[in-house]
Amino acid sequence: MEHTSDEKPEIGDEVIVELLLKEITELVIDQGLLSGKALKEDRVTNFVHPEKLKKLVDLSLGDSPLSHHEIFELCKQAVEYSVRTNHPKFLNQLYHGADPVGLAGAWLSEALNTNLYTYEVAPFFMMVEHEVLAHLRSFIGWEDGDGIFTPGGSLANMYGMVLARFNKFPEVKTKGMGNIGELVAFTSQEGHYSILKAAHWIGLGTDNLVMVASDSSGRMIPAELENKIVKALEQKKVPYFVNATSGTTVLGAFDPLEPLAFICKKYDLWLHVDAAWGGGALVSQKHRSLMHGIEMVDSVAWNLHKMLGAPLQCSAFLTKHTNVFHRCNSASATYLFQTDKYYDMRYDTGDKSIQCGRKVDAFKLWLMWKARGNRGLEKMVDNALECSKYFTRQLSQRPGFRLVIANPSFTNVCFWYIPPRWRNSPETPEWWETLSKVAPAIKKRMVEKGSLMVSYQPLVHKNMVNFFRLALHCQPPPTHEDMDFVLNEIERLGRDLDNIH
Ligand code: ABU
Repeated sequence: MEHTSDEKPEIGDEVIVELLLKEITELVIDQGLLSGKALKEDRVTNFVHPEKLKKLVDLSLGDSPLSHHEIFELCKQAVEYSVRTNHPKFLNQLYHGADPVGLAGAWLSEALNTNLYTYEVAPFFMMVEHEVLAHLRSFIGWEDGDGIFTPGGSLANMYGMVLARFNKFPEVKTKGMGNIGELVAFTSQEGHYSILKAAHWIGLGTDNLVMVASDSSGRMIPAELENKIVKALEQKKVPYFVNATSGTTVLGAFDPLEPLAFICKKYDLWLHVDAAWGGGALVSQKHRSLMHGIEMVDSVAWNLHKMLGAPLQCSAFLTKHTNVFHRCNSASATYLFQTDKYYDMRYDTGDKSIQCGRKVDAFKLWLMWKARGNRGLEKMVDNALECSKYFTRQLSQRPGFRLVIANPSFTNVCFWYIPPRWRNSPETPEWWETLSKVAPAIKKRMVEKGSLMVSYQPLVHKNMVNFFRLALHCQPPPTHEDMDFVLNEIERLGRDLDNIH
């Protein structure tokens, strides 16, 4: 795409840049990209295969600058070929549309291009981060503590594993792991894969992450955890860390925190909770009991970009310990964290982070929390939970739909769709093998039509073949009408799959 001389001035022109920014803002509004503003007739996705997309869009980068018009056309193409995550029928992942007030905050902090390492360069945002972390901790029940915003829940979980190790073996920071024995961490079979990756990254080795069995609803079984800890001790290994999950990725299960905390206390292990998904329950008086015992744990990962709908990414790592976090991670770079500064250096949060440069993620959350208040967010969480209960009830009454778990704890509703011919047949291994092909076939159809996106997966350790997982969120607020649509659409897309093999 070469520009022509009559299309000058170029994009470098200040006025043109301002125009482009205004046009992009209008594009976002006119195209219904704000959460709650998707048009009914909009497709969730306009899926094209990668090779075709390469032909439709000029992705190449070259010597010549493009004109303003050409740049804007590319922005329109970005919208055209992106998934409309703000669409009420995008129910595919644990994140969803971005809270529009949060989006405004994200835009502003992007424009300010602030790097969150010292108070000196980020005075306002440092104070905001400090306040937001304290507010999040108050929902856990901690009056005091520490924490940081991280680029995603995987990193927040890794912070937990590293802090736990430092707490028990501070000498690891300087001497390495050579003299402390073989460390072992524990998580449930349903735990997020980031714990496995972290076991590799922090030098435990993936064999030293022990998977603990879960019950039929996906909750870690405390007695199984204790058995595994005892076994590791018998093998002369060094148990040090347990990851519990509040809101498992697929089944939405909440591990029983109180009994797990007692076990961890007995064996002197750090209890971390991956509440990346389920943390949203904490803002609801009605549903926070799902995390009963949360105040007893050592650290928590909470992704505010999931249930609550803050723009991606917005993840917090929180701990009740006040004096280990900075000591654990600090490197005291003298060009940033001078010790003879002219202000209160406790706000130079950057040295607690594993990153150097760090985006401002707290501000967008702070702004939306200001705009909605605790009460507004609570209402949204309650609505998402209520809609998932409605969906579960409707599904249970429909022929051809079967729940994976009879009473889902959270907004994950997992289910199979069984095409008419297979409904009254004996459920032999072949029957299940056939059923495993139904969800992928329906998924392909829904994406090609662009009407709906719901994810599917098998759960191999539970011997379950491919099933759908619906996940509801705060943004945009789901409705009963949306829920009816999902069931009707899956039926429409799947009822002629009788002959699938
Ligand atoms: N971090 C888990 C995300 C998986 C999902 O969105 O389905």
